[in-house]
Amino acid sequence: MKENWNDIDQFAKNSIKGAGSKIIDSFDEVLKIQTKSNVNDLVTNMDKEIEKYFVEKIKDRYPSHRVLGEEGFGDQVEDTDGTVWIIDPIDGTMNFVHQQRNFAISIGIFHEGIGILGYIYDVVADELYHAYRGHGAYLNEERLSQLKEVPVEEAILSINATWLIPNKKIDHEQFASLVKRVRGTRSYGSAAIELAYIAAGRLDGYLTMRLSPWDFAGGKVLIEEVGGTITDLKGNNLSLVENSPVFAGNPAVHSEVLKKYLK
Ligand code: 2AM
Ligand code: CA
Ligand code: CA
Ligand code: CA
Repeated sequence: MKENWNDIDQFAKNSIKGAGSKIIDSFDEVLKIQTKSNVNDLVTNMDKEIEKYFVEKIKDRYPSHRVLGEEGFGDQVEDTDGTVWIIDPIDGTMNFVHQQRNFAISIGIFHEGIGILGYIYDVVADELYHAYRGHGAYLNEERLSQLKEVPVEEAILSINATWLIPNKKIDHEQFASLVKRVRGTRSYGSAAIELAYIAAGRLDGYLTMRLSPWDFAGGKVLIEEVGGTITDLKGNNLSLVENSPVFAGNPAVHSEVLKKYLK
């Protein structure tokens, strides 16, 4: 089916801004907070309400599109046929609950497995990052430049301290030697914001051990549109229907770190 991408883009932007207003309005109300996989894995009534809002709007306007959302109100999506919206209604729920900032709405829209449109909306900062494959990436109205080469010594790397202490997933000493070499490290607690920052050149690398497709779908479209790289830790393409470790970055930083610290 032939899609009208400009129409979908406008609809997505309007829907995202509407969701942002709902979230801001919710700051005056008491949140219902529950836990998911462990005591620190939080979900609120707003995560669920916002996802339902998107699913209802999308199904009404584009009945043939499928939706893969973190909170499970969309479809059971196991392949990438047709047009699929991959949605994280609130990325950085812990920040949303504790800080009322540093969280984002993340949406990637894929057609036959190819990322066409990507959005990350930092609601409180009112920063909407958006990309349309082949037509550029933007932060609000401002076009983002192609990423320039950055040496690892001048890179700002986003990494959670969890991965620098002994853990089951990776060799933390290898990561510690990388942390010593870069200019600085940061950790924002929202995968979507970290990926948007890579696209904007505010960060040069982001390494994390466990993300789901809704965490990186929007970021993948944005990053690829500015010439950045996003893969798993071995340099392989990310699956849109499976969880994966993620390594995103400036292309020069990505290739050097992959070669020296990950392979
Ligand atoms: P979330 O807030 O949408 O759950 C925080 O470390 C980052 O990792 C957030 O982007 C968070 O997304 C994501 N994340 C993925 N899986 C997680 C989990 N099991 N527990 C907490 N955060 C998780
Ligand atoms: Ca979550
Ligand atoms: Ca998330
Ligand atoms: Ca979420």
